[in-house]
Amino acid sequence: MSGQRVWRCGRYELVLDVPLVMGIVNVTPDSFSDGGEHFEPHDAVTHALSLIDEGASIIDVGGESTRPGSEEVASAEELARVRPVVARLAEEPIPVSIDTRHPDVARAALEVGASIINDVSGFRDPQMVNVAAESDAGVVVMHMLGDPRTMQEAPHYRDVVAEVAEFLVLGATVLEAAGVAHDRIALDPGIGFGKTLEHNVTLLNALPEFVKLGYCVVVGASRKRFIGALTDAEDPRQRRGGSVAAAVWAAQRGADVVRAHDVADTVQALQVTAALQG
Ligand code: PMM
Repeated sequence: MSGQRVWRCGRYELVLDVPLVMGIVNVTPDSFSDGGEHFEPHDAVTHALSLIDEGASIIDVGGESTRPGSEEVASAEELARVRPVVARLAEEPIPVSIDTRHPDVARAALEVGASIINDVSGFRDPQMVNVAAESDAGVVVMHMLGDPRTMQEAPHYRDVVAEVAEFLVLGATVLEAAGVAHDRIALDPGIGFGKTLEHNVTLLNALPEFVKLGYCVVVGASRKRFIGALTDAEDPRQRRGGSVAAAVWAAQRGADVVRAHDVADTVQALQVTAALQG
């Protein structure tokens, strides 16, 4: 059909006419939201398969915690965590995304079947741009201020929406200049990555500004600290209601893909919202 918006990710063409849910599988001992729950490859795969059953359209596999204050993990360790999981999930009929800042990890994940590179450092590393350009994978360019070790130390912006948008457009421009087609690129404002509560709220309100940039838009608010700050839910696992609300809010303001831990609840909430809109 002509005129349909799509996000091209390797052998997949995701049609963006309804919001899609990207299910999160962190193969880490220490992610802030679900650390250690799925650290063994077998457990991670079992969890991912249940997220697919619940209606996830994409599975995002990460092997390095990027929670505030975390140290970088060596690529070899990260790869050992994610490779078996990506390889197994690539047999399923939905795209697998590799959540990494490391070009060698991204390359190896693509080799075993990943279809999307989700780079929380926003393709600042030219080697990461090369990996994307040499593949046909989809890419997520996410905004982060600095790096996870220091990003929450008094983040400051003159105009958070303008600066985040400028960073994302620059990243997309560099990728396109290297040969990555426009419809392979998704942009993500990076909720919680070097942002105060006010910054996060401002960005979630300004999503239509990001939609106007003309790329697929991804939003990850699930279980994040700002939800705890708004609700006093200290334990990330207690932030389901807030996470679903944020996902619906984001989708209502034009997000094409929402990244979520609680996939069944998120899919159901989006279905009902869509039905009510007619
Ligand atoms: N958040 C986290 C990790 N990866 N990727 C994208 N594209 N967007 C996000 O908001 C994002 C991400 C951190 O959250 P987690 O520890 O729950 O995975």
